[in-house]
Amino acid sequence: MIREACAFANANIALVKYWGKCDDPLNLPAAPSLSFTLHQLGTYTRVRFDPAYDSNQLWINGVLQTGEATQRVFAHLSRLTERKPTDPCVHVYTRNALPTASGLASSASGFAALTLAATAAWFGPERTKEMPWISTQARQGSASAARSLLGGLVVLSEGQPGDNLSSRATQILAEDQWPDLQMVLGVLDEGPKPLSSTQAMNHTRQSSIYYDAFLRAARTDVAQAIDSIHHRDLEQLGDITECSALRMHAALWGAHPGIVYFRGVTLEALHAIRALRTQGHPAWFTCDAGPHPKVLTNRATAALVGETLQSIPSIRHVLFSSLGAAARLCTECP
Ligand code: 2P0
Repeated sequence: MIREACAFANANIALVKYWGKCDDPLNLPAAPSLSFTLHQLGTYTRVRFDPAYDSNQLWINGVLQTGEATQRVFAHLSRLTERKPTDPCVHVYTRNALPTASGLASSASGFAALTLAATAAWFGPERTKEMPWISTQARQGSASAARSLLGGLVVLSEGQPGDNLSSRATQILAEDQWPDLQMVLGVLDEGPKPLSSTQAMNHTRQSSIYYDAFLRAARTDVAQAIDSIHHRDLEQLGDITECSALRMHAALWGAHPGIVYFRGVTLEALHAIRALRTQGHPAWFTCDAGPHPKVLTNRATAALVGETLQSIPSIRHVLFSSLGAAARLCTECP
């Protein structure tokens, strides 16, 4: 029997960053995180189990993949479906609905769409509504993927070693509840990162003199960020966002050898955003495991932030996003 389904998931940007695991086999985060689900910037994935296939295949943006990415995807599918060796092979077709080389093709939207599509194909669409099962499955693929299953502002709680259900993704605010909130993304011309997030996290945990301080701060930051969200307090949320990003990067710099994702242009963007703030414009910098600057702001300021980022040489283009919706099944993938 052929089993097939398609899904779309938006990418997300952490306002309070996740960095580090407390249980590697279960992929449990060592600290809580809080994210902004992007709007119509994400990944489409089609999964097809077919008795006619004689091998598993992964296609990303029309290119057949080999190597580590492929193994990670098929390991995820084997865990999720608990397939037997006699079960049919699978083909996965994934397409990023993001500008090429945007630095946003993160594993979050990829593993969220993959989890949703594979679950619907293998077990039927009803199973995709089963929380916390599906959230736990996505999180085991990639922790940030559990956040991308949900829309709006989302918290992923800290895990407890050995307890697979301990880390839960929860929506703090639906996407239509804060329409003024905006994210502006500066996109650099930059190839794939040399070190995966997982490798960099483990290296930070093992060798950074600032890692424990980062974890402690994340717990307080998430609690305060939730409070800011409930009060629609952009100033406080922005302040926590910028601090959390710099603390994460400080923990990375404090590893041995230090990991530096920033480029000169990343720092230029940080200073340009701070200069906007001194002029009274509400805008706060954040940055993930790459050099691309991202800015939390409001609707009235987003165009100015975009012009500011665009005026920095090496920023190739700028994307704008309000809060986006939860991952969903699709009738077909474009
Ligand atoms: C985050 N990042 O909270 C942080 C900030 C990147 C920088 O989550 O090992 O791909 O697959 O669980 O989720 C990227 O790490 O890592 C990430 P795994 P993931 O968004």
